[in-house]
Amino acid sequence: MAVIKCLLIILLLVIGQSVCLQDNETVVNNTVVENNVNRLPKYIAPFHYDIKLIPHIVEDNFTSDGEASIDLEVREPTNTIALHSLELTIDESLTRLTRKGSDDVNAVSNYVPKQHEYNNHTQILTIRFKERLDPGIYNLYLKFIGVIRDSYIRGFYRSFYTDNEGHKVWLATTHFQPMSARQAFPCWDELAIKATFKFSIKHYPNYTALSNMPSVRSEIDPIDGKLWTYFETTPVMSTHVLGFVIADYDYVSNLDGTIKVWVPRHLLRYATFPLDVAEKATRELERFTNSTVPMPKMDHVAVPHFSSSATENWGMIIYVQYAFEKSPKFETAMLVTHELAHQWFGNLVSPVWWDYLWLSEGMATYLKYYITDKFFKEWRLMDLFVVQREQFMFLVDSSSYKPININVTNHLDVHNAYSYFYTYVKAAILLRMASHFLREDVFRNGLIKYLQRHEYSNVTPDDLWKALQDALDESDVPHDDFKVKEVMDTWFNQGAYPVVTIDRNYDTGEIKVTQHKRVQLSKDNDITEENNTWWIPLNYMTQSDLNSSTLATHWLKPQDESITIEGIDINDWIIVNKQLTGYYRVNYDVINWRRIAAFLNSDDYDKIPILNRAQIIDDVYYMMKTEQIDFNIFFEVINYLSRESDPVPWYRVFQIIQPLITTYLSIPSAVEIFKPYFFNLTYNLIEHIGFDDHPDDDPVTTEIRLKFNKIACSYNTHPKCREKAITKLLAYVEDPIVNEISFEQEFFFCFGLVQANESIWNQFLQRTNETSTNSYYLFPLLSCSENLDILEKHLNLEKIDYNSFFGNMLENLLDIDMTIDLFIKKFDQIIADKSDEYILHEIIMRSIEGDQIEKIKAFAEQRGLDISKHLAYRKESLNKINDYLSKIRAFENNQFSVPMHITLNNDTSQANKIDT
Ligand SMILES: *[C@@H]1O[C@H](CO)[C@@H](O)[C@H](O)[C@H]1NC(C)=O
Ligand SMILES: *[C@@H]1O[C@H](CO)[C@@H](O)[C@H](O)[C@H]1NC(C)=O
Ligand SMILES: *[C@@H]1O[C@H](CO)[C@@H](O)[C@H](O)[C@H]1NC(C)=O
Ligand SMILES: *[C@@H]1O[C@H](CO)[C@@H](O)[C@H](O)[C@H]1NC(C)=O
Ligand SMILES: *[C@@H]1O[C@H](CO)[C@@H](O)[C@H](O)[C@H]1NC(C)=O
Ligand SMILES: *[C@@H]1O[C@H](CO)[C@@H](O)[C@H](O)[C@H]1NC(C)=O
Ligand SMILES: CC(=O)N[C@H]1CO[C@H](CO)[C@@H](O)[C@@H]1O
Ligand SMILES: [Zn+2]
Repeated sequence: MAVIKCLLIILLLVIGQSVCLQDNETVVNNTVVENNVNRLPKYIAPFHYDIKLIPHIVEDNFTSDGEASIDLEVREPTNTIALHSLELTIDESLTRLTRKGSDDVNAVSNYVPKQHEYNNHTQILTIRFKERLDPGIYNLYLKFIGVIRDSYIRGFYRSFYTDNEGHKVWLATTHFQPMSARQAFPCWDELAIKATFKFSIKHYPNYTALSNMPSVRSEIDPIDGKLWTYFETTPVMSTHVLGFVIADYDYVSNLDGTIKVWVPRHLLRYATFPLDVAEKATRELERFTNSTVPMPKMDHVAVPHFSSSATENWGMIIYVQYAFEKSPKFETAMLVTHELAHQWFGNLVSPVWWDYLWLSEGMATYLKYYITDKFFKEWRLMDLFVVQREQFMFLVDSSSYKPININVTNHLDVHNAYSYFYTYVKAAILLRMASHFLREDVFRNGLIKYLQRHEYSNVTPDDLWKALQDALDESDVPHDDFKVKEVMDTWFNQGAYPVVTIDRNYDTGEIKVTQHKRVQLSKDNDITEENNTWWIPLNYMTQSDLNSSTLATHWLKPQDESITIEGIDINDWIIVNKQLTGYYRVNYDVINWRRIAAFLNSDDYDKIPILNRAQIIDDVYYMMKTEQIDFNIFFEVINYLSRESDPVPWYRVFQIIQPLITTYLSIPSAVEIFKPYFFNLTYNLIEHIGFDDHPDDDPVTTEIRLKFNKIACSYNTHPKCREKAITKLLAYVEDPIVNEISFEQEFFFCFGLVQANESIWNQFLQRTNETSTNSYYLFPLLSCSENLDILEKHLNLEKIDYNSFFGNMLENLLDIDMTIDLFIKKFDQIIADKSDEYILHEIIMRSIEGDQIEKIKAFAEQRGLDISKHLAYRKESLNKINDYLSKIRAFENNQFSVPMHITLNNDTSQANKIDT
């Protein structure tokens, strides 16, 4: 259902908000989240923990007995000790505080608490003493019972897998990030309160206990026959990257046993690829950071239930099992690299507080592309980064004002600090930008300094900027006109991004560069402006100078009204922001745009670097949408795509031309024109990448092929797609295990089924019911038919979801007339299910032809339905479409100039205005 709404928003057209974001910043509505994160007083500093745990991984019990012995320093006189604790039952009678005499180490003073006070909301346990505690070194002992929580929850929790014999096998794991260590044992659970930790865990001997450090020894307890595993003491570290797993797993290992990948025994085959990546990524990261992994060993553990894709516990990374079993290889590889990068960025050096979480997440995100790219070159991950992340981030950032540095005060803020787009992606984009204007080697030297200076400690962005500045000062990169901190603060402390405008005077040769406040695309199409300005690194290439340096040749400063670039040949074109290393868009004067378009439409088009081709497409589209340039320029640029066989520039194109396609190809009278246009535009691309997947394809190629196939099948632009769909379907019916297809490729089944007769349908249903793991395919596919009898039969099935049935019919653009007929026929059932409003709305929005809407109006009248609201919405949408179509038509009449691989139908007379 979400999908069809997206399509309709897109149909609402190009000038509107066609961003269809998945909201990954889900707001947690728990009451706790609005509470302030109460900070622990600073006058107590723990420095070593000795934690003993006896987890009972037994159904009907799932508790954990624990003891904590914590060495701490009292820095100012006090009579209270406050620390975090959650869901722990403390045996108060056994709590004790001891102090070793400062002169005579044998003189020990004991303190018995007067009171334990627990605050439910702050999760803080305050222990009060009668006596004043003078500054000095103390030991706090606590005995407690905790719970091993249910699956998927953070903290200390249980999970299970089903082995080959069908037995449920329990295991226990942790997920402490961001603030759940306190649920496993009492502790000072804040990022910057670092200490050393020594764990001992008792468990059944048929399980293995893993933790951050290697086990130093193990020993059977003669009383109950269970095994104690004792771990080495950790380096100085934060609580949120501690962890342990108790499971009966198997592993694969590198030669010297320092890297192991742990999985349930029957899944061992999935462990070899992550191991290979872990070895390669470790080697590259060690080279990059000029240091060794700061831990004696690194375990990579897959657990069945995990509420994120992975967590970077120091020395023991935990992944969701799915990431090894099912994810595409390039994603698994980048995930492993990301978590390994954290071993330095995040664990060795950590942000002081959640305000700057990007110092670990943004860095790990940048490095997962940059480092993985070094050993899987063929995947073109840095290109993927730009077209998949940077260009998408422009969309996100067009409708938001969020800065990356934030002030975190309550639990909701902590949650928001994990904002995927800002903390991870945008920060990574800006780090890439810095790596180019500083030059990669200088950037790296700065990071090495940063790690050396702040190891085992905490940092703010200023510490990073300082290290980069020092590396810059020592380098031969010209740097008199900017300061790293000053530049980067403008990008991290304010939201959005700038648009740089290039205005050329073709008489004087002068080129004027200004930064324009980004133009916002708001929901109602208002174009609003903001007052932000940035420090913008500029570089450029021209037709006669295609040099590839990405250092900044000019800086556009926040206070500059404009700057000028000189010495460019008047007859050249200029393209600013090489390789899209600067996080900004560029607009040009009309003549320069036209020259770029003409060059792209020539045989020399590939002299413009691939990422700039991608940039030009995305920028020209944005300028057109925000009415900063003429529609025709957009079309002139887009037409070059008929030459483009490299999938990288196509990445955004499918998102951009989706509205055109959806509009044009769903209007029967426009199909004749647009189908050949689309066929010709994609001809070279498809010649190059083909319809079928190959194991060695890079991720962009795979994704572009998938997107292309979806369009080709939906609109039947390329008959080969539906041929392929029926082949895949028949193969599946033959052997559903061997020929299983992934969720992303499910649409092939749909378009195979559209062509299927009743007998194939029955075989398909039978196969899918037999192989229960595939049954999730079933429901969305039931509407994939253009045979009324089959559709009706499916609608009579029990538990049918009308909304998704009709939603899918419309999304897959199966026959609209048939959808209307079916809706009318089944209306009584639908209304009984209360699904009528939604479906009616969707159908009305899709009923573009006059006789379709008349049929619905007549039906509504007959049944006394008020559809005026839907009609008004449809009218508004169609007005926009008409407006758009008229623009396209004006252009198409004289300039649809794609090189023809098949003849374009010149008869536009049918493509008349749509009836609203
Ligand atoms: C959100 O709040 C609703 C109503 O108070 C509650 O039913 C639901 O479980 C909450 N969801 C979460 C994730 O806490
Ligand atoms: C859980 O098992 C342990 C060990 O057998 C036992 O000491 C403890 O009392 C049990 N807890 C519960 C709640 O049954
Ligand atoms: C607070 O404590 C009470 C009593 O122990 C408990 O019932 C309740 O669930 C707790 N509330 C929260 C939010 O943990
Ligand atoms: C481990 O041993 C315990 C006690 O003998 C037994 O209950 C449990 O089923 C065993 N677990 C596995 C995974 O073998
Ligand atoms: C890497 O470390 C070695 C040895 O400590 C040192 O000599 C070298 O200069 C370092 N390289 C960089 C780029 O920091
Ligand atoms: C955070 O607080 C500082 C100091 O009060 C303020 O200058 C800054 O604008 C705040 N940032 C945000 C994102 O609210
Ligand atoms: C950009 C991104 O990370 N999107 C993710 C948002 O969350 C959904 C569902 O959890 C994922 O499928 C997307 O990949
Ligand atoms: Zn991370």
